[in-house]
Parts: sequence; structure tokens; C-alpha cells
Amino acid sequence: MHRLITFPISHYSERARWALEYCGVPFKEERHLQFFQIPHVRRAGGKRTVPVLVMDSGESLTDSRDIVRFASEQAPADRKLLPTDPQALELVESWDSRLADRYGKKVRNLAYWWFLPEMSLLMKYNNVGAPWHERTLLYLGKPVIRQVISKAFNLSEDNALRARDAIMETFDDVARLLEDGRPFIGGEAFTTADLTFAALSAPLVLPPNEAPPPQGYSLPHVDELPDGLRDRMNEFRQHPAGKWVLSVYKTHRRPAG
Ligand SMILES: N[C@@H](CCC(=O)N[C@@H](CS)C(=O)NCC(=O)O)C(=O)O
Repeated sequence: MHRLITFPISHYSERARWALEYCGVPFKEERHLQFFQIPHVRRAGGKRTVPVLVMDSGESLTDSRDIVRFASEQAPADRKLLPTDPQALELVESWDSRLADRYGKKVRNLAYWWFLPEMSLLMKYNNVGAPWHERTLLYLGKPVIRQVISKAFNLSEDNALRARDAIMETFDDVARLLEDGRPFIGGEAFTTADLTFAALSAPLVLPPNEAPPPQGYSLPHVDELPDGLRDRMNEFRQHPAGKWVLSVYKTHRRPAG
């Protein structure tokens, strides 16, 4: 069985998890917490980021993009995530890269900026399914985690505002693309561009997870948020692109079979 090394709350991990489940590739998820992933990732041949897929063959895929492509290769014909038509493929790949490279990092920074002050709520979802000793040590490190993460990602009010504006630009671009009535970014078929946009946007719109914990993506429920945070999140949840993400989670966050 392939092993997928993740953080429960990582949106890049969700991108890989969703692709594997959607394409019907069996795998076992190994959830770790921030910093504790490093030895596991290194042993698997990665640098330090999750997700990493350790395949049956012993080889590893150390980037979510490669895991999505691997999943699509294994998928039955009606679950492929890459179009065969060259023009559609070009559009899908260019969106996929733009989203995965720049956009995903902006979302991570804004989501940490929002959730770090809500440490108890963050920990409740951050830690789901991780080993008990990692949970205990992260809990003990709680007083410094906020500073360490803030420093690592250079979080500040100004940077959060800049991230919000860049994210909104992408939301507007996606909404504009969908205005012609197409159901998906690349046209008629659900592809990696849709999966990537939805998975990487999930921390901003909080789609409900229908799988029993510790399966699926571990995110707070919108009703648990303090009012101020819920209001900020509603800007994304009520945007046409945000509504589209929520609807795609409902219709396409389903395993094959
Ligand atoms: N390009 C990578 C990015 C993955 C990434 O940034 N993962 C974050 C979690 S969302 C991570 O592992 N951060 C831990 C670290 O940087 O130490 C991919 O798509 O797999």
C-alpha cells in the first residue's frame, strides 16, 4: 500500500489526498505535525514539506503536483484529472501551476494569520490523527508556536492585507472564467486545475468534511469561528469563486467506485 505523509491541516496535503481518493488509488495516510514531519519526510527522500507519497516500489513523490499526476495516470477513464486535448491541457496546466506556486502560499499565510490567534480552535483541527507524542509536544510548545510560525512565514498585518488582495485577484479571475457558463476551469470536465483551486482555497471557505475523522481534510466548521473571523471568511465564502469551491467539494470530493 502506498503511504501518504501529511499534515492534517495542510492544503497541499489535501490536494494530494483528494487526487488519490478521487482517482481510486489505495493509500494509507500518515499524519504528522509541524516540524515533526521532517525526519519522516527526509527518510522518504524529501526535503521538509508535505505531502510525500512513498510508493509500493520504494520510490517517493515529494511534491503534490507529481502526486496528482501519478493519481491521474492510475485513474479509470472517467476520473482522469488531465485533459487529452492539447489546448485544454495547456490551459489546465497553466492554471494549475499558477495556483500551486504562488496562490497556495498566499492562502497559507493568510490562513495562519487568521487562525494563530485562535490557538485552541487551530490545535483541535491541526492535530487530528497525528501521533500522541507529537500532539503532546506541540501542546507543550504552544506558547512559542505562534512566534515561530509567524517568523517562518513573515506574517504581519501588512502582509496579510497583501495576501488577501492577491487571493481576491485569483478569486475574481476564476469567477470571470466561469461567467461564460462553463462548469469547470478548463471547460466541461473536472480536472487538476479545479481540484487544485478548490483544495488550496479550502482554508478560506471551510467546506464541511463529510468523512469521519481522522479521514479527509481536517478544518474547523464555520459555526465554530469567532464572529470577527467568520465575517472575514464570508468575504471569500460568498464570492462566486468561493461558492463554486463549496459546490465542487460537495459534488467532487468523493472517492472513485
Ligand atoms: N510545492 C510543495 C509545497 C508543499 C508545502 O509547502 N507544504 C507545507 C504544508 S502546506 C509544508 O510542508 N510546510 C512545512 C515546512 O515548510 O517546513 C507541494 O506542492 O507539495
